[in-house]
Amino acid sequence: MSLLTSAGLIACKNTTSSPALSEDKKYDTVKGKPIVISTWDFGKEANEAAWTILGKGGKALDAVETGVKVPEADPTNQSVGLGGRPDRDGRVTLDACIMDHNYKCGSVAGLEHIVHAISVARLVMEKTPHVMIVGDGALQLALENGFKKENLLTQKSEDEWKEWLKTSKYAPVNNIENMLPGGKYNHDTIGMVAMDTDGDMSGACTTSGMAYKIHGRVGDSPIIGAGLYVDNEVGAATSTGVGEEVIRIVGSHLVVELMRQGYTPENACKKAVERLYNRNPTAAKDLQVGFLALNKSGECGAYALQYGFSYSVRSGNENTIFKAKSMFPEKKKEK
Ligand code: SD4
Repeated sequence: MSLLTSAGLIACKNTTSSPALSEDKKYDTVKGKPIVISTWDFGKEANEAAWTILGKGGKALDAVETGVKVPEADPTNQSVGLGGRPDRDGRVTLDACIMDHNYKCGSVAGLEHIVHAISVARLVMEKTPHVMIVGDGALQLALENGFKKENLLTQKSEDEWKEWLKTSKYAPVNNIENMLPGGKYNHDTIGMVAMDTDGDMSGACTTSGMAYKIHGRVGDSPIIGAGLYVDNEVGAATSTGVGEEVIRIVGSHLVVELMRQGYTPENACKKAVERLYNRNPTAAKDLQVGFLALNKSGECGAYALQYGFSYSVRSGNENTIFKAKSMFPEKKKEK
């Protein structure tokens, strides 16, 4: 297959209909392969790194690992890898998972001292008979396999944590982790999915999780089916936001199954958000959860509970940030 031909596909309108949803609108924006999409604006830089592999006809699995390593290594990104915000005890603990086109997957949770949690997840997938390894066991496995032990707590994250300690009740109040001091939303996991020139899909998801979480808390990001799911026949999805909510509905798997039923990526994400909202509409008003999906035709889409979720798409010659549609409009800033 000619790489140039396939890489040249860009900005096609979604032409497939969505039989399961009559009011379906054709808003999916980009179509083609290879393609890589990732959560939030910082996904743009991660997409570029992934593209160094995808653009040369490389494998989606290598691309997603390479891509998410960018924010993992960035000390200024306080929600992923090095420089991630710590738990309430001041410990930076990372959650990550990776999945390929063949249902192979690997995951780590509560991993400390290793910058590239995603590569340890890949190690679990490729070098062990297991899917998920947590805490000290994950660290031990990493060290045995040549990963370097590092201090992940940057001065900035430490200072902010100490500030948080002054005001926090130091008790697990439901969703208190959702908002950081100063009213900033605490949401920035990177989830990335890609399809290579062979049409194979893979995904990766990595985060330091909710800031100031209880030590040992695990979110959706390392849980296959919740934070990430890839089905090479149908598509792939990933999530960001309050992990507990995503786990309850096994969100990414749900999005993929909705795409299997014929929903476009955006409407599959929307349906999953509605499922979550319907469970507890009152709580959902103050939560953020966003889903991002790519189908086998190279169409992508996203949807979030709250305004503000963005995602980055690299396909052809363009690397573009899109604003996801949301159930709730932008919140007015309180004075
Ligand atoms: C978690 N989903 O640990 C992650 C956090 C997150 O945007 O996405 N923040 O629940």
